[in-house]
Amino acid sequence: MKVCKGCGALLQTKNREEVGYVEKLDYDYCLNCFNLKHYNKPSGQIIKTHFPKVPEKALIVYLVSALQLNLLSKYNLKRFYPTQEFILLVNKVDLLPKTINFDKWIKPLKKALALKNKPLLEVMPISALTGQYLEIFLETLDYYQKKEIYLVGFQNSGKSTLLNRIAQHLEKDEVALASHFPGLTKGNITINYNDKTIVDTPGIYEKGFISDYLFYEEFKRLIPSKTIKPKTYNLTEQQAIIVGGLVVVSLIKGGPTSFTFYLGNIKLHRTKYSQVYEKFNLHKGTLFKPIVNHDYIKTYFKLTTDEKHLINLFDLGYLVLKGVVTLEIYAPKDANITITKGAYHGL
Ligand SMILES: Nc1nc2c(ncn2[C@@H]2O[C@H](COP(=O)(O)OP(=O)(O)OP(=O)(O)O)[C@@H](O)[C@H]2O)c(=O)[nH]1
Ligand SMILES: [Mg+2]
Repeated sequence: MKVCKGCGALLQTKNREEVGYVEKLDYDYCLNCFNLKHYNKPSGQIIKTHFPKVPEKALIVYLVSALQLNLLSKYNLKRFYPTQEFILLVNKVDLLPKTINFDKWIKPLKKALALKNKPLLEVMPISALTGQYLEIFLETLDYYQKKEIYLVGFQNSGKSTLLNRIAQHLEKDEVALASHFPGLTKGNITINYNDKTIVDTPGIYEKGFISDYLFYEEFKRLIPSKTIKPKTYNLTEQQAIIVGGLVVVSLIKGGPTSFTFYLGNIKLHRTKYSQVYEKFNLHKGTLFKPIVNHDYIKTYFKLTTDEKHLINLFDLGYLVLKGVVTLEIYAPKDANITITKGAYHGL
């Protein structure tokens, strides 16, 4: 039995369409990983995986991307792992503005989660990509003295990148492939660290991310690749912002207020609400892109307190605003667009 060096899938020579396919069993990488590694062309369907099985004695390190934090309130980890202790790692913090004070940001998060998930040991920021806060994370693992550590989290949360980063810290070669293509890891990938084993697992599928609506070539360009530079618009009642060819956010009542977008490479366009849909439909695909070929729906959010609110836009970033306002959001059906009261300190 041999597994792929990129995704951990069991290698097989029988079915080209199934995971782990190789022409010959002496190859190290399955066909999908080979194409990704050499041509940056991931292939195959996005696999709809669920929470992976973890041995009872193991410590769970639950990774959540800083751009997908709304998932924390959606899933109670205790439901899936009733007896398990875990550490929450908020990954990709290199993308967040430097104005964020992690102490102030993490404390309320820990408090809120501790109520729901009893054996929550720590909440820690990390950047698996740059290695920021890696050492303190590894010291924390040593402190808890667990022999088995499982990296668990949603697809694209950065588990394989973290495993590679730990391997690099130990002066070992890369152990897994990582990519914006969700669901890349197909089987467990294990490394030894001091007297422990650290296991990377296949990511959990969550609907409504941008990869459900666009092809890889299109959505990979939208994902922020460096620290996000916020863009602020002061809007008055009956004004709207068109976000790429993806979403329209309109301030239909209340204001004036400021909309601050934390997004990567996506063009924003301000216009009057009275003409926004005419404009959007006329120019989508040219001025406004990329576009999504999917049913769209309008959702209304009535904010009744003058507090900061944060709106997740797929897994691409955030819109932060404040004020007693009514918003209309025009977006693809089932998109991961949620609103949360309060914003991370510094946003
Ligand atoms: N900016 C930034 N990008 C990151 C970080 N960690 C991971 N990424 C990127 O996020 C994408 C997904 O990373 P992976 O490590 O493949 O994620 P995963 O959790 O293993 O994904 P699955 O195997 O699909 O479950 C890759 O393009 C990584 O380069 C980080 O700390 N900062
Ligand atoms: Mg992975």
